[in-house]
Parts: sequence; C-alpha cells; structure tokens
Amino acid sequence: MTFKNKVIYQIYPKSFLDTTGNGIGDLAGIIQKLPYLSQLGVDMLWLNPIYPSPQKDNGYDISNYLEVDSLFGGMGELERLIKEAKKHQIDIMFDMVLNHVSTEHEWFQKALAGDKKYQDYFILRDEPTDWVSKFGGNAWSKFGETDQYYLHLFDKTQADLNWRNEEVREELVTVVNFWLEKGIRGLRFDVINVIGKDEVLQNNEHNDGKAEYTDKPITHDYLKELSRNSFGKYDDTITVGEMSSTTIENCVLYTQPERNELSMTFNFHHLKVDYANKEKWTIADFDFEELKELFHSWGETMSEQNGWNALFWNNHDQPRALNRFVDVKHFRETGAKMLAASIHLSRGTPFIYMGEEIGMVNPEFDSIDQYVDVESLNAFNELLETGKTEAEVLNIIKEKSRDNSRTPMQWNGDCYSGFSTGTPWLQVADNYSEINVEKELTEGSIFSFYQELIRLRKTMPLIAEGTYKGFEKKHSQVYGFIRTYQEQELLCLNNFYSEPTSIMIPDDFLEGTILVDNYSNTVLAKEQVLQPYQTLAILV
Ligand code: TEU
Repeated sequence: MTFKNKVIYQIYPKSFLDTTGNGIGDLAGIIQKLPYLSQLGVDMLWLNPIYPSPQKDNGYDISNYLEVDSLFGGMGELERLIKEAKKHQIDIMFDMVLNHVSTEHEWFQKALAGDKKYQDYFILRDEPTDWVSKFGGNAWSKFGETDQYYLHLFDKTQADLNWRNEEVREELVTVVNFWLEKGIRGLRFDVINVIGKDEVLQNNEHNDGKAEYTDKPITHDYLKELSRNSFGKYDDTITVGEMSSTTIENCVLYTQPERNELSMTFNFHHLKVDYANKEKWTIADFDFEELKELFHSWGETMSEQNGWNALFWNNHDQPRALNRFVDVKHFRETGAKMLAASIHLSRGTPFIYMGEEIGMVNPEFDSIDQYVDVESLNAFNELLETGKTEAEVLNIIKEKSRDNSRTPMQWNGDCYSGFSTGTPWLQVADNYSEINVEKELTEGSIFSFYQELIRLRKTMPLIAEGTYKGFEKKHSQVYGFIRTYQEQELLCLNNFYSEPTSIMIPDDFLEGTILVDNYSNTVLAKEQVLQPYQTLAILV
C-alpha cells in the first residue's frame, strides 16, 4: 500500500467540538464534523490521547491503555467514529504513549504496593542521577515509602516504562493489537526514540541523560519487534514516530521500508530555529539560513536514502507557525498559504493541525491564569526564579506556550466560537469573530488553497513520490526545491519575507506552467520577481 499520496489531519479532541456543553470537546463532535474534514480532503485523523487519564499532561499520562475515557464519549463512541469516518474514506490514527504511564496506572500502583513483577516494569534506582525532567525539575522522584527513586523524563506523574523487560514489551504489543483489532489504522508513537535506555544511567555535564536514552541501537530492535508482532501484520497501517532530538541518520534507519520499523518520523529541528541559545523559553527571530539548511539536508538525505519524513508546521506542542514565521498582522492569508505549499509540495507526508486550514493564530492571553499546560506553568515559576519580571516572563509564555495551539477550534462568530455552549476548559482566542470556519468558507481563501494542495498530492505522483533536491540554496529570502518524477519536474519557490525579491529561473522552467501560486496574474520571467510571502510552483 502506498501512503505517500495521503494527508493527515491532527485533532486535539479536548478542543475540537463539544456536544455536551461541559466545555470539553468529544468524539461526537468529531463525528459531527466529518463532512467538513472530508470536504478538506484529508485521509486520516490523528487524535491526541483519549484514554482514561488524570489529565496532568492532557492525556499523555495514561491510566488505562485499553479504554476510551468517558469524558470523550467512551468506547462505543469511538467505534461509531471509526465506522462513520470510513464512510468518508477517512481512517483514525491513535496516539500511542508507550514510553511512560500515569502513576495512577494499575502497573505503577501494583509496583507501589510491593509487587516485584510490576516493580520491574519501571526504572527504579537506589541512587538517582542528576537529570532534569523535560518539564523542569528533577527527573527522579521517590518511589513511595521506599528508599528508591523512579525515573520520569516528563512530569512526575508520568513514570517511564522499562522496555528492557520483555514482559513490558509483550504488554505493549497487546495494547497495539487491541486498537488495530478495533479498526484503528494509524499509530503515532509518542517520544518513541527514548524508550531504549542504557542499563547503567549516570550523571553527565548536561544533566539530562540524553545520550543514555536517545536513538539507542536497541530502540531499532524494539521497533522491529513491535512491528513484527503487531502493525507489521496489517499492510494498510500508517505509523509515525515522534523523535525527540534525533538525527537524520537514525530517521533514515527508522523509516527505510525494508527495515520494517516505521512509515515515517517527526523531528523538531526546524521548529527550534527561533530559539536563542537553543533555549525554548526565549524570544528571537527565526534563523532562515538554519531553517533552509535543515529542510535541504533532511529533504535530500531522506530522498537519496529512501527514508520518509512527516512534514508539519504546527502541532499541539507548538505555538502557531503563523506567529513565528510570518508577519501575521499584514500577511496572514498569503503567509498561511506559503507555509502550506512549502511542505505540501515537498517530499514526505503533510500533517495539518486543526485550525491551520483557516489560518488560526496564537490567542495572546494576558494573564498566567489563562494558561493550563503543566509545562507552561512550571516554566513560569522557573523563569521568575531567574530574576525576570512577571511582565517579561508572561511575554515569553505568550509566545512559547503549548496552549497557543490548544485553544478551542473556531467554528463561527457565536459565543465560545461555536465550540461549546458551556465555559471551555481553555479560553477561546479573542480573535474568533475575525478568524473562524464559517467566515473562512464564505469569504476566505486559505481553506480552498489547502483543498487544492491535497488534491494535487492525490492526483500527481510527482508530488507524492518525486525526489527532492534543494534549489538556489544560498538565496537570502527564498526556500526553493525541485521535485522530479520520471519525465516531470516541479520547481517550488517560497519567499519567506514580507519584502519582494527576485530569483533566476532555469530556462527549461520558463516554458513550464504555473501549478500553484498564492498571487494571481504572475508572469514567468528569467529573473522572477516573488511578492511578499509568495509561493510559486512551476511544472515542466
Ligand atoms: O512530546 C514530546 C516532547 O519532547 C515534548 O515534551 C516537547 O519537547 C515539548 O512539548 C515542547 O515544548 C510528547 C507529546 O507530544 C507531548 O504533548 C507530551 O507532553 C509529551 O510527549 C509527554 O508524553
């Protein structure tokens, strides 16, 4: 089966559509909007975790792998969603959080109660290392009343599982098969490249232990084993691994088809180009040179070595890309289309994060009380401790918080943007009367641009399967690349700035036709002028 002509849409279920009025989105809401998603043309919906969970990390702290939280409508509603979606040729992708479980999970509770079998499901040590958790604070917490400590790379309520224990791996195979049998056809594996931890864990100069658990050779073995025993038996299944601080070399290995690990990988290097000193909680302009360098090296290496990338600008952990890469005040629509084309015409599988197709932007909250995310709240306190003023800290949170993308979907101009009749769990962005689906479908042009990009991928093997080669890599404003398939070539040019620029077009493309353009009446010329945030794709 080829998945290469497909496009995946990510839904943050808590924030998509609430049909009960409790302020939290639910599966019935997704079912209600299937016609909308089908109109857009997407093939698969990735749902963030909907398992029972104490919701300390919005569902990434799972307390039962084999159930759907009643908060979202329970198992019956999921079965209905799978069935209804199928009628629109849409499949469901589940979020598999297999690196850790909630400390409320039965396994952890049994371990705490003294059951030796379950204690070996976790990573317990007498002497903790000095590692810091990814959400701030110590990565080790006291294991109950004992003298031991358990490892948690994330929140202290997210205990890392011991993948070295074969029984753990068997349990997780059972989990994956359970969902495949339900009819789930997509699997997104959360932080899957950190599951293989070294046996001996030590202090190190970065206080993070990354080298002792990131992309370890044994992780490739675990993935092969998991594939062999579960999803590898279904040839219509798509898998994507979320890779934390990974390398191209490893992502090639994770995704080369003959290795039978994963269909594709997410990496985040391109979303760190606006970090000052590699620190997330800073404010800086994006570094275009670095962005281009990353896109070209990943694009070319994956293409040459037959690996496969997941392509995305947004997800539930990232502030809205429009606020990061575009002068959103003046060029929201044009910029949204340029960002879209720059990945949808590239080699890899495009992911659209809900609201992206209508050009949603950050909510611009102005009080810390409006934030819910554990990472943001921890960062707020830690940044205050560094001596920054509250105003300075809030400004950083405003730009960087994960809640920026988690605000409720903006359906229309009604109260709470048509998301719910009750008070939403996270406040709706104030801009909803300006930016919403209803308005976009009647007078906007972003949605239809996405429709066209999706249609092109479905109908043109050149876009779905063509090779990737960087173009004019030294240009100071344009990110360009060439796709090639049999006798066809596509030149894609993207101006990442609000100033016009020009670029020399190779002669053979001058004879070509314009396939995609976010401006009208463009005339091809040897020295091609590109307007602010123009995206132009020429086919020969
Ligand atoms: O994210 C993994 C991850 O590395 C994030 O912590 C990321 O670095 C951070 O969000 C950037 O601010 C995954 C999920 O996508 C995230 O929502 C979860 O919180 C995390 O795993 C733990 O399960």
